[in-house]
Amino acid sequence: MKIIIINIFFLFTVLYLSAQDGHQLWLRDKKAEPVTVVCKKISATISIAKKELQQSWLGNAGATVTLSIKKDNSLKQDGFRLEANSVKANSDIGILYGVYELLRRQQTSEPIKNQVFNPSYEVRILDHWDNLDGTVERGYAGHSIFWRKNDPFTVTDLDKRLWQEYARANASIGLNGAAIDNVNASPKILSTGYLRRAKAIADVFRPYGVKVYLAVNFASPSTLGALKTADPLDPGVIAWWKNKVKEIYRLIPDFGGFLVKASSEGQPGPQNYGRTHADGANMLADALKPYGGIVMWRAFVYSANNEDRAKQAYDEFMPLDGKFRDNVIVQVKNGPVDFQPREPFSPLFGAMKKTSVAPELQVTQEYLGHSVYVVFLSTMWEECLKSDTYQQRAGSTVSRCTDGSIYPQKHTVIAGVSNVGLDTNWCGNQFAQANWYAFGRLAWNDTLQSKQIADEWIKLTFYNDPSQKSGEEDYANDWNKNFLAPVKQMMLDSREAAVNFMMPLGLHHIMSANGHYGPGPWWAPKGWRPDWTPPYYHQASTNGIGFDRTRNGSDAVDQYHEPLASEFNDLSTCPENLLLWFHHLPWDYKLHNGHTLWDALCRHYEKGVNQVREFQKIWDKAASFVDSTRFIEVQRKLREQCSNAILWKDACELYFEQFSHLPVPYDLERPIHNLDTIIADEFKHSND
Ligand code: GCW
Repeated sequence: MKIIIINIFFLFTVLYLSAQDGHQLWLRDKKAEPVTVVCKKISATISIAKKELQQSWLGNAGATVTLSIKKDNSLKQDGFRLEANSVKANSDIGILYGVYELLRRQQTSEPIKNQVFNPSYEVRILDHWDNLDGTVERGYAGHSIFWRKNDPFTVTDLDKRLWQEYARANASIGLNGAAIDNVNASPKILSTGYLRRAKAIADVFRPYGVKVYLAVNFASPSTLGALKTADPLDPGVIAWWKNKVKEIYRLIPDFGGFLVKASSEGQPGPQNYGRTHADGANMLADALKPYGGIVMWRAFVYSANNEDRAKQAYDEFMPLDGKFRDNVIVQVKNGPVDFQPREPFSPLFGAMKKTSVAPELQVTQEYLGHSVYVVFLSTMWEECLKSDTYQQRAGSTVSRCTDGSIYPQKHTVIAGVSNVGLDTNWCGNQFAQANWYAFGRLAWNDTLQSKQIADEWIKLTFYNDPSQKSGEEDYANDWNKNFLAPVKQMMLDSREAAVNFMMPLGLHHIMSANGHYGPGPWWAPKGWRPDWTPPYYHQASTNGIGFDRTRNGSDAVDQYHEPLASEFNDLSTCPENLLLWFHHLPWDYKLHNGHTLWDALCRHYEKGVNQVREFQKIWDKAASFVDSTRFIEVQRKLREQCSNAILWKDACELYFEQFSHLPVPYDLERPIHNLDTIIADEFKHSND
């Protein structure tokens, strides 16, 4: 009898476990207890809140939950007050956020006491680099969920279902905006067919509090419209944008605004007409102002002049501080170059004191192994958000400089470049979902710690209720010890592991030109822009390696506020993990631990590889806790990551060895690839 019960239990567990494919993200179906929900207000958002409670209630069976909308001055627009059996908010969407928080706490066994929750940023937005033909720039999870090449304007039930699932996922973590097309924007996005499709998307998003934003091409008045110019000071151009904005708001009354990549990487911008970024942004801001719309104007600008690329955004935008309208937000990537595995924070944070500045983070893993690597980006973002800029004395962290705590910004925004696509699991890798989740959680609360975020995500995504009441406690203990703890540690170590095997000690931008995936420190075709080639960044030669950004070099250090400028400038105080970002050093330079630079580099590479091997073991040991589909998917990804980590290690060791003229230290493992083969292979792919 006992055996039969155990077998039934086993069968049930296997069936339950095997039903998962990751599509439900952190919102998996639950065996809910009955609950009564009381709310005087009726609206689409409130209906969702009620349904979510009924579907997922894990509190006392038969409890009554009250949802009430009442003016409460301690609450911001989207904030809420939570108690075990009630949610209070100033708005319907506040209620929905409160409900998700309540349910998350029940599921993760966090306490629920009378507490107020307010978001750190007003606009918490995902930027989708989705092209209108359905491809996704730097997307590694299939085609766009918004656009497709064939039959582009028919809105199917399947489309609507996906958009609804996507909006629900965003709302559940507090995200309230989506820019639904690529910043390398096609002017066609502003034509009637695409605007109608954007309206259909906005209609599905609305009850979940997610607003639609559009990335626009600055030259649209001349490329889509029939004007001769797109000069932002031209009256015809101003009128064109005003009319366009009017047309958009007729279709989408709660339209959020524009996102603009201008005068950057070949995109048109105000500088084509001899105007400044402020002239361009303000013209659009004026058109949007009557409707409450905003302009997110990106500061990702650099040109092929002789100036250090890392300095250019600061040099171009600082003189414009105070010149932007209050509904313009300057959107700045976390680091001064481009989403590298490790960069110092951009010096623009905190320095622009009279302008709303938004951090832009990259959720899609362009430079961090695409959807192959397990890399939990939360630790990287936390590192940036918690960096002290010293702009208004100690404690002026990047987050406080951008979330309104220090400067009176009219609008506060945080943006994440999305990793979502049509793949069943949305993100290509089950663990990449954690980055979507973490971005939302940090956008809501920029003081959260990555270890808490990882803890929540693992519990929500992987914990399986044992299907029998007896043994529940044993199972939970076992799960905590043998699944939660090691997997959490893997996630928390994963970004540093990637830095170790790819670009340790402050190295950056040495990836292959072929899709930014594997190594490519050698890549420098004749005639190519130097700032698009790795040697520009690593500067390796027989006398050493690293980019000299000290006062003797490009002086990028002086874009930072003291004491940071001097700290970065001085070798004895420069953080070791940014050493080669700021300094060019000889191969035999001695680090604090006594290792030479060459030795240390090789040791980092090997450490990174070994960390990934450790992740493989952690995951393999976790097999009994995970359904087979998700288990196998991750196992395969980790195998691929490990082999790519070895490739990175070998390629960097063998390539830099040509300059250091030193052997890989003999206590370390030997390369298993040949440099010429790696290069030939990479060359083959770059010609694909
Ligand atoms: O990181 C680089 C990417 C480009 C991207 C650009 C940007 C959308 O390689 O693909 O273009 O940044 O942020 O605009």
